[in-house]
Amino acid sequence: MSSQIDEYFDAALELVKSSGNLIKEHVTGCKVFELKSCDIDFVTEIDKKVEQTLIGGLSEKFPSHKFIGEESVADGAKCILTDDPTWVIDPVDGTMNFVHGFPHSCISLGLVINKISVAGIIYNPILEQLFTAKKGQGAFLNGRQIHVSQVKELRNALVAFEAGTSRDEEKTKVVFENYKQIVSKGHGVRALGSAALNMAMVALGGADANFEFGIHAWDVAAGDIIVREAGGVCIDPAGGPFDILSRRVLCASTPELAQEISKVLCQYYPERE
Ligand code: LIP
Repeated sequence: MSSQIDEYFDAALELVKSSGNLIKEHVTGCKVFELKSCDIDFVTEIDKKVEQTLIGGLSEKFPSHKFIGEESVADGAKCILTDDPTWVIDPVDGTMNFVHGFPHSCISLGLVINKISVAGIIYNPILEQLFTAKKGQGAFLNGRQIHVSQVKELRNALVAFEAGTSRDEEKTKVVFENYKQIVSKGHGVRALGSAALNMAMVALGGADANFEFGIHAWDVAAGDIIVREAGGVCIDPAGGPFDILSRRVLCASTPELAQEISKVLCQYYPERE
């Protein structure tokens, strides 16, 4: 299986790197965009072009593979995950950043087999940050192996989380409550505006944990394997096992930190994918 994953990964990496050039052309911000679910949920032509390039290239090489892409789902495709090799794609994660020219946007591409992520690529072409991982082979940033921090307690932890692109009142109340919890109990809060890059910061050991409610499978499929291959854990924010279709994620450097955070969080349960 691992030599097959190597073959799949190598093909995907070439396509991600070349698609990254489409993002690089708008380094000062892509000012033409459409609205999706609300007035702070954007999509640009580049999001669509990157996704089409990745799906086109991968389906040509691996015709039996399945795809879950953010913009294909937005256009009506079903978000169905089987045991088949499935590429789970966010073509531009951090689209709001991309529109503003805030240089933290990335292509997030996860390969999921038997409903578990086995390979992941998170590529920020603007800052030339390439996070990669394959099952059992470690996690890397630009080819250098990376590892999570060893922080075990919230009082010593830097925690990344996002408000998200939702104006939902109940969700906003939960976000503010959790902000208070983390600020009063931890070292601080960081938010890059990209779920995938927040998870990559945990894998890098720069942040010690990341959680978010309302994200999608395409935001976390790559980050899940990259964090785990960097020695971290990925669980449900209430403390149970991670469920890629639940639209909830909590990843951390250590199981102890993950469990402590799960106990202080105010929970929010979005509708599943
Ligand atoms: C974004 C996520 C981010 C979340 C935003 C948005 P997008 O993905 O990466 O963590 O807070 O609401 O979903 O829409 O830029 O691909």
